[in-house]
Amino acid sequence: MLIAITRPVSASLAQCELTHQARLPIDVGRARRQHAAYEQTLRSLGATLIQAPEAPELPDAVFIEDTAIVLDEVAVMARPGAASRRKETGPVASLLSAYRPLHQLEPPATLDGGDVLRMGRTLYVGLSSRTNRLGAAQLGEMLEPMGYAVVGVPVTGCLHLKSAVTQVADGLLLLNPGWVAPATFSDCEFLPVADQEPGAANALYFSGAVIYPAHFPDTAERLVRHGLKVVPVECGELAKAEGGVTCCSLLFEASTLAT
Ligand code: CIR
Repeated sequence: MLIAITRPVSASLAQCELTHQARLPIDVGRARRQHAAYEQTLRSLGATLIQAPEAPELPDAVFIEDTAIVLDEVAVMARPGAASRRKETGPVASLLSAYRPLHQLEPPATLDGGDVLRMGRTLYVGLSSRTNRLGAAQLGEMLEPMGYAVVGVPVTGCLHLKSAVTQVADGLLLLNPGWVAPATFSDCEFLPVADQEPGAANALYFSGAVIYPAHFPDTAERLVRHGLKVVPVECGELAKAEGGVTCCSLLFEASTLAT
């Protein structure tokens, strides 16, 4: 079965971390409705949902992708680059421990899950304002013995590697070439985002479909023209907190649901 772990939108979302965007008023009620619709989209595509406990005092807890990297063999608990986000990992570790042996990044390493793009047995790790070289190096030490290659990728202009590039089909990457160099990724085809939509590279490829923000219509049209099944989701309130569609879930396979 496909499991999606999500976490509710916190009452304090408006106090979220911001790196590249100006702070705008956030309607938490609307963010919650959009998040519920996102969860429903995951269910409609076959996911079994598990909700991590609400964390009212942790503004960015909804962006659960940043807390862990879940692979077939293990889960690695991240050490978020923003100190305000480090307390998010504990309850996620408790849930994941029922499904995978856990590894843990140690200080002074920092790494956000949003910086890790898995393509087969290669993990591309964004070197960003959140993920440092030691974070990438520790991940390599843990995972290379399991047959993974870990490749550090400089990221500029955006928050995470997956703000700049995500997978949208087998061997196909959606990317903003101004934020990450296409040549980094070997053996892949590329689709660039529309020029007027620089933030449009974050898509969630899941169950043969592309879950995609409704507020990037021009890039969505490119995806559709390419023959991809695009499932639009309204996520404008979460985008004001610099969140996209990958960041609101941890997705993995499991044989049964742990109780
Ligand atoms: C942060 O700055 O950490 C949050 N406001 C947004 C995190 C988004 N995470 C992601 O795209 N993986």
